[in-house]
Amino acid sequence: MKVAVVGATGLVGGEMLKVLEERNFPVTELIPVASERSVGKKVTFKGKEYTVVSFEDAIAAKPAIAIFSAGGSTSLSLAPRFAEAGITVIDNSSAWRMDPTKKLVVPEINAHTLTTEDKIIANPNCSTIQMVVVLNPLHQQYKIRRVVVSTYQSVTGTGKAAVDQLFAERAGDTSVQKVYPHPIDLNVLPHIDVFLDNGYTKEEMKMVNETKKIMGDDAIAVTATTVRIPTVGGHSEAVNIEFENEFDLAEVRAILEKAPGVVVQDDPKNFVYPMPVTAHGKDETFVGRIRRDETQPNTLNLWIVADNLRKGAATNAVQIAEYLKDNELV
Ligand code: A2P
Ligand code: 11C
Repeated sequence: MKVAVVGATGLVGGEMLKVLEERNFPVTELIPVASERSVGKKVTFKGKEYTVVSFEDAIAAKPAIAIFSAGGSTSLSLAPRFAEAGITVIDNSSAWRMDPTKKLVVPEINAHTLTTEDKIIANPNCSTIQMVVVLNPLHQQYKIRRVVVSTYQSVTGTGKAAVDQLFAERAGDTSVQKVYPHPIDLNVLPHIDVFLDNGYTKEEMKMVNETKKIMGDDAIAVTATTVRIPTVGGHSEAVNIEFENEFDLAEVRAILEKAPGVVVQDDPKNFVYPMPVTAHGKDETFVGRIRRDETQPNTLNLWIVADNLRKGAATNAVQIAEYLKDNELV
């Protein structure tokens, strides 16, 4: 299958290439695309060098699938051009996620809704994906009423320039271009993406709105505080979940142990719990610190960690591609 990766020179794009290779997706020809300034550069895939081409050349090559991770404005302008040429777009940006005519897909939850009609498929935000793979099986069993989430997010979520800012600050280099309005090393920023009129950030509202759309239930109340911390391995989340129905803690654990894509790491006596350093480079979502909220009935506390460039972006997009291929939808 011919596959284009739009944004192939970026942080997520690079991870897309790695994940396509590792999961042995049957790529017969890779078509890497980036901005005009990168055309002619090389990227490596399965030990072979490929030349970055323009989006026009990529459309002319007629790939079956184009995986986009080149920012929202690029997706808004280019995804329809690929789709009109009959190419199925899996888009990692926020551009199409809340468009009611587009599906927002986490394969473990709602890939079964995809059809051949879906030419632009949206990949959710990283902090949403890792939360819903854990929430969904619990919602099926106990019906979630309300979620309160606080995140601890990796600088890799911002892109290459942010990783450079963190390590430059650590090395005492003040010449580097700053992508955050404050230092990030030895600091914590309660600020991800832009602030909106309601006082929340766009990242926080993505967690609210995308969760309802993916889980297909507008009644789930979500409130979020999203925070950037000086780490690179993945995003962490403290999640408080109030259910409509009673739960049994052993049963919760058993449900999560069986949940697709979820790994339980919960042995606090032996200091076993999910962390970004151990989730880094992995495709699964890790959950631990599973305990009852003793301050009100039917309420649970969890700690969730995943590599935001993997399950939060590249892995989820490649899993959508796998589903399309396996079900002959492309
Ligand atoms: P380029 O490297 O040429 O700028 P990151 O989020 O890590 O900064 O990566 C963004 C990715 O999106 C890069 O691969 C970047 O290419 C790509 N990109 C940015 N603008 C465009 C565009 N107009 N068309 C195609 N790719 C783009
Ligand atoms: C972050 N979640 O960690 C963001 C990155 O909507 O796809 C991804 C933004 C998005 O900064």
